[in-house]
Amino acid sequence: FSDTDVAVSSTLWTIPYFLDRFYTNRISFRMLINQHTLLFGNDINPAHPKHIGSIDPNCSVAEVVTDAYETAKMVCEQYYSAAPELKIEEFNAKASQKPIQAVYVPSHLFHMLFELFKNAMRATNELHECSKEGLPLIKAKVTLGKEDLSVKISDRGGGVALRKIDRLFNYTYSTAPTPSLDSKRVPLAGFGHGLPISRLYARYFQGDLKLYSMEGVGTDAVIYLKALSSESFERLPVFNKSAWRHYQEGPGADDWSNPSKEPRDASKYKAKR
Ligand code: W6P
Repeated sequence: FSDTDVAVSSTLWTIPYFLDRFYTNRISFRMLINQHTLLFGNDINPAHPKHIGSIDPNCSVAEVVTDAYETAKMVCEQYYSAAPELKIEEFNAKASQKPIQAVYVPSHLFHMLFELFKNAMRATNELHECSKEGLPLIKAKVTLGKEDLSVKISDRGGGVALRKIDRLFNYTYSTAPTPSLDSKRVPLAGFGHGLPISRLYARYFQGDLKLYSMEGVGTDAVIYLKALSSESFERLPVFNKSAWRHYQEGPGADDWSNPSKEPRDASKYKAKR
């Protein structure tokens, strides 16, 4: 593009807008390449003979939850002396005695859950490291309704103030120290792209990822998936006039009064971490 034609806006809004669309494209392309190589390759995956490429038509959500928890626990135990226990509950509102399954890409679900467990474990350890009662457990609840299949991960890690919740989905914000790249150990937390990318994975098949926190207590993170595979079609960015305008002008100024994001005397409220 010639810079006489368009002055691409480089406001703070352009970066997350671009990265959301860029990473969604990446998720989509990798899925397509994976499906192609798995489906047109001659041998079936001996570990998962029933999978269709990377899709598991009978993906047991609770199994992926356990798997992601165990993996996060191993990483957590390298950094802290302990990891909180897990309690899984299932509630099938459609068919109460049946285990909850979805047509889904287990690797995507694993990615999201692993991220949420690492966050929950870090918060739990940071708050309770010195306490004698041990770590409060992490609860997972898998539910199935007519429309949504939801997975809630609840921690008692002290929560995050509402004012600071949006920051957790910010690409340029990480609460963790910048990990060293030459370290042999897998970092527990990295550059702060984990949560926004996890949310893109959830949204990619028409779901979502939300955080509900109560400051001083703990955080509930919920992954919403579509219960019906017919509803979980790909969500992709399009490049239309609206997208073009976004790059040129940004989303515009705030149109509500008192746009200050910080309390008037921010220093009084600054948290220790
Ligand atoms: C926290 C912050 C967070 C983010 C994502 C998932 C769980 C948690 N817990 O304290």
